[in-house]
Amino acid sequence: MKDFKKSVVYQIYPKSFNDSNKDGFGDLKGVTQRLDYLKELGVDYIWLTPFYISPQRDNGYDVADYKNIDPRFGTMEDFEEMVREAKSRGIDVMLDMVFNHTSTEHEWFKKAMDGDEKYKNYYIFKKAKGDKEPTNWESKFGGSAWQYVEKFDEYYLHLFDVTQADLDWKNEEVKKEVFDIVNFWIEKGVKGFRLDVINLISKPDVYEDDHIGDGRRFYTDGPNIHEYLKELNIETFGKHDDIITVGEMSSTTIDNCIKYSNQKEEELSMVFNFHHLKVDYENGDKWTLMDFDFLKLKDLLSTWQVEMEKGGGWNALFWCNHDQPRIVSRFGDDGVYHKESAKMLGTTIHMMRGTPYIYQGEEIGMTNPKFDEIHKYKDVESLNMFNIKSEEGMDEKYIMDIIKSKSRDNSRTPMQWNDKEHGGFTEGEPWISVASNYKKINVEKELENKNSIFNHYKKLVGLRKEYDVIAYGNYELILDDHKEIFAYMRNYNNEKLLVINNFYGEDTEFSLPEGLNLSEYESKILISNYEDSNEKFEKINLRPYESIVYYLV
Ligand code: TEU
Repeated sequence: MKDFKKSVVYQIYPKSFNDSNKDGFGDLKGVTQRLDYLKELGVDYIWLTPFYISPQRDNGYDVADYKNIDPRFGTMEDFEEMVREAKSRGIDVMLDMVFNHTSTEHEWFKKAMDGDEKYKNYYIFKKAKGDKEPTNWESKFGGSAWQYVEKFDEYYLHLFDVTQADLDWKNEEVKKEVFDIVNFWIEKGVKGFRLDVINLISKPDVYEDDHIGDGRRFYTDGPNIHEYLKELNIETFGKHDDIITVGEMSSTTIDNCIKYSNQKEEELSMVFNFHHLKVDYENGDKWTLMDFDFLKLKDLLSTWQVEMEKGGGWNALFWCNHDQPRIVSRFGDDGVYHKESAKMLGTTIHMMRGTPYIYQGEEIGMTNPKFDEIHKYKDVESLNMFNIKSEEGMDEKYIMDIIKSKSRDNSRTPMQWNDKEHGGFTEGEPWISVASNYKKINVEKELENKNSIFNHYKKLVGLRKEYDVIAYGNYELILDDHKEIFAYMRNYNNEKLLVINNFYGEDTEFSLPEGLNLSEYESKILISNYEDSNEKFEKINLRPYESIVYYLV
């Protein structure tokens, strides 16, 4: 059985991964065709974002039928073939489950709109408060979180798009439906689940206005959340001993995440949190332009490392996903030091305590596409923001600069397989343009070069399996106030790792902090991003984005 603490997960955004039938839209057969590539990388699981029937208003996170595959992605046979083929290569499949909300095209919602009380109770309908919405909560995609339905003279809650209606987890029937869906996929051989915004499912008993925020404090890590997760566990994946789960936790706290992922609590295997990816948000607002705050980044990642370990929790480690800009464009350098910084960032996160996730294209250093025109962006969030900011009178060029750096489409452009048209993603017209650098940055090139970013990632994946200290060691930040270097130690029995990363494009000096005496240890370099890194670590000059991992025993 796989040990999730030694495993690495690869995230696939099927729509942009590989198109097998020339319709410009990636599909499941396309994934199957690329499994050898993933085997070469050495990953243990692939997590696929939703490919169920959906109007695709939010690229599949608006599910209209949880048990059927959207024909654009293929058929159930394609899915079963993919699971089989993956398994034969030692790779298991994880699915993405969206249970905070359904699409308004889901038959439950349609029945609710027809006035069927049973299904109306699946959702959260409320009366107006005076002549206003039931509360002043905001949708995460902009505007009010309530949509008026004239026929009922009521509003329904949607924390995301207006076509994503929130489910009412207080309703036992809803829970039963959810359990049934999870069990359906377990029977198909699925070995893991990523649970979308799962910490938002427990809504408060009383709905009230938020005078100091957008409403999130009332439903984030809500009142019954742990109870719901325990039930979900008991009724579904908890019945099996080889299924892993990761909860996507929006604006969560460490204390809650410890509970979610401490195995004794029997909730989930691990959790994603996003605090370290908000260090380039001015005043907490994503739609701003700001250099990332390096000291804050170190502090946040380190606090989560240490506190989660203390409480017996487990982190999912990641820089990238389908909602985040490309990391090399964000905290690295997608120009001169592209290769060095991409490798350095990979090392920083993969040597930490937790289960690393690689998002498609990260392993070849894919960048933000920097499209100049709004019509090249497809994401509902970016388009809503463009309209909202334009209406507020913000300069259009400035809005585009923000979108270029923050849009979720930064990570949704087609996977760059080779230097052929559309990067080899499709022989048709892609649903979103490929980044213009595909001739320089692509899988084919990366596989040919032994010093490529791909081969660096491949090595990182392998090291986790080989060295217990990487999987199980504790974490200790050193040089915490150093303004360029992110360095930490990992300790496990008598083994140690010393991980040193220069986060900037200039030389800087590393010297071991006073009081840390490692002279009695034998050391060797496990991985680095320059071919001739210094074998000694006491006091060294680090080159731009230089990253070295020493193994001490
Ligand atoms: O995302 C949850 C979420 O709150 C953020 O990712 C948010 O969408 C983003 O940071 C806003 O800037 C999950 C999915 O990953 C995302 O793709 C879906 O749109 C969302 O849930 C709704 O299902």
